[in-house]
Amino acid sequence: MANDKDLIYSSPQAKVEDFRFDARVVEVFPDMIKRSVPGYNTIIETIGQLSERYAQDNTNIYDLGCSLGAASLVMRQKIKADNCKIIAIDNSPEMAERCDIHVNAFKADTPCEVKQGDILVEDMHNASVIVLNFTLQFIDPEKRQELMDKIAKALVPGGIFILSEKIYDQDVVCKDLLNDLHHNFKRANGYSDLEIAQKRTAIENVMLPDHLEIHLQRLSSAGFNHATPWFQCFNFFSLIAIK
Ligand code: GEK
Repeated sequence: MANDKDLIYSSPQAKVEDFRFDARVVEVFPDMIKRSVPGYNTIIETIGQLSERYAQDNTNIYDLGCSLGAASLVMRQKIKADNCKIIAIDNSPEMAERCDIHVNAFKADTPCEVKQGDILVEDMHNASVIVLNFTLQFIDPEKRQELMDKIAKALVPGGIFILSEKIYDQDVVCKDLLNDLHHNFKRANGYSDLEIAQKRTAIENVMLPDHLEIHLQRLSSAGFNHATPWFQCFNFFSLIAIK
């Protein structure tokens, strides 16, 4: 079970390499995401609630960039619709392998297939729920609209898309304040200034956030008529879009 404390950036590194979702990250991932993402548990619980409400009989449920499958697990526990299948996809082999063990350790009526693959190329169809929980920020910005179009097309009428991301505010004063509040959150969760600074260096070329309006514009271009943020804490938000 991956449940170690995240100490990856706790000692000074001569050169901070770009962040990768490798075996070292897999071991500490649950601790890392809970101590770094404000509202993570609330978002996971709400994904469970929304999947219970929106999953339709005989459809697929997608968890895109599933990591260790926290969203898939809660959806397996909550979905009551008949003959649904969860498909959890991650392009990191280490994540996908551990996710399969994690999610399928739990017995439930809804099966979960874990695939190692790129969400930009994997097939998606007949979906009533699609989750993209903090994954879009790692996708090439040039390909993000294409992915929103693919998601909108894969959903059946009445299906729901849940998108969570780190965002930045377009107003520089607000942007700096939200960044500071997030750093305080990480400090309060035991990360040192050195850890925060080294992680920032590791992630800055890999994770590229957008501002809220861009997300809403992409969803509108993809054909979603109903979309709204339902959660925000500092510079982290989650949004729902219904087809
Ligand atoms: C959670 N959703 O705990 N195809 C598939 N997977 C990808 C791709 C891609 N092109 N790019 C990145 N990933 C999870 C948390 S983490 C967010 C998601 C974070 C995967 C990557 O390997 C990683 O596992 C995940 O997206 C992002 O609810 O760590 O901030």
